[in-house]
Amino acid sequence: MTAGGGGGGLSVSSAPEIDHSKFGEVELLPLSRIKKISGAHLHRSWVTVPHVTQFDEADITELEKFRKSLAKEAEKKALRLTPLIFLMKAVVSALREYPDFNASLDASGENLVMKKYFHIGIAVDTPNGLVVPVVRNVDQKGLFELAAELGELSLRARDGKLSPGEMQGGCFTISSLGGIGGTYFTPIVNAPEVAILGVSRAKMQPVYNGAEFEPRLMLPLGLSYDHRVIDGAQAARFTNFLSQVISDIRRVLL
Ligand code: CAO
Repeated sequence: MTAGGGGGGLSVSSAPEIDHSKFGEVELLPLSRIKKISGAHLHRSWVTVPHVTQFDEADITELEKFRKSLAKEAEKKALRLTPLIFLMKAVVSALREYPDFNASLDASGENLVMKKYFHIGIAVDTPNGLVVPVVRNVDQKGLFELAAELGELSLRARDGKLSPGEMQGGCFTISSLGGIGGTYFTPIVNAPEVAILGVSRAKMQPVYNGAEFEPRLMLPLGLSYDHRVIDGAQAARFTNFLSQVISDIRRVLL
């Protein structure tokens, strides 16, 4: 079996052609160029990568205090320090702790290519569809530097001005719908990466501390992974570790 997974031998009958205009008024709109390209890539990942999604949640009450304490400084630099910037650093800590998540299967499907660098792809919603620019060497950058880079990349992504090279070479992707809403979702692995983190909107929740319920800001996480490379236990350990780091962001320094 090949890893990159050409889907060899996979055969499904084609969907019947339906004339929707028989049922009411319709209009034909061509898919955008981005949707055609990303659609083919997503479809290939969906059918060739055996997906499982592990859910978890992280207590970001302290992180939010820290983030707010930096807000003025960020504003002076004309930067937006969103929770996503902190998550990028926390993900690097988890990738260091669990290097199998920072790997790809080679073409034979018999070896793992272990990456010694930390390039994180960020899913960006644009008017023409989804693109995933890659922020390089996240381990070597500070929060403000990451905020500046992500701000600049997502602006250019929305203007359709990213070069193909800026969307290549990622190790792990984060897809954040936290600015929009929803509880949990199951992202599709951005192959040849082996895992992707889906982040949803944080919500204040009553959390039992052993004596009483306390209001805590909880962040929902969904980690989809390639089950050929990652076992369920490893995935649960990864999200557990990640949520500990996010809950006490000082841990990225360890
Ligand atoms: N919980 C609560 N609030 C959150 C949050 C979360 N998890 N994540 C972001 N927010 C807040 C931000 O702090 C910001 O608030 P302020 O305006 O008060 O500062 C607001 O929501 C909007 O954030 P944002 O979405 O503009 O910024 P971001 O850094 O979180 O994300 C980007 C940047 C480019 C990733 C995002 O704009 C985007 O395109 N997201 C969509 C990605 C997507 O489509 N994924 C689906 C792919 S399918 O797999």
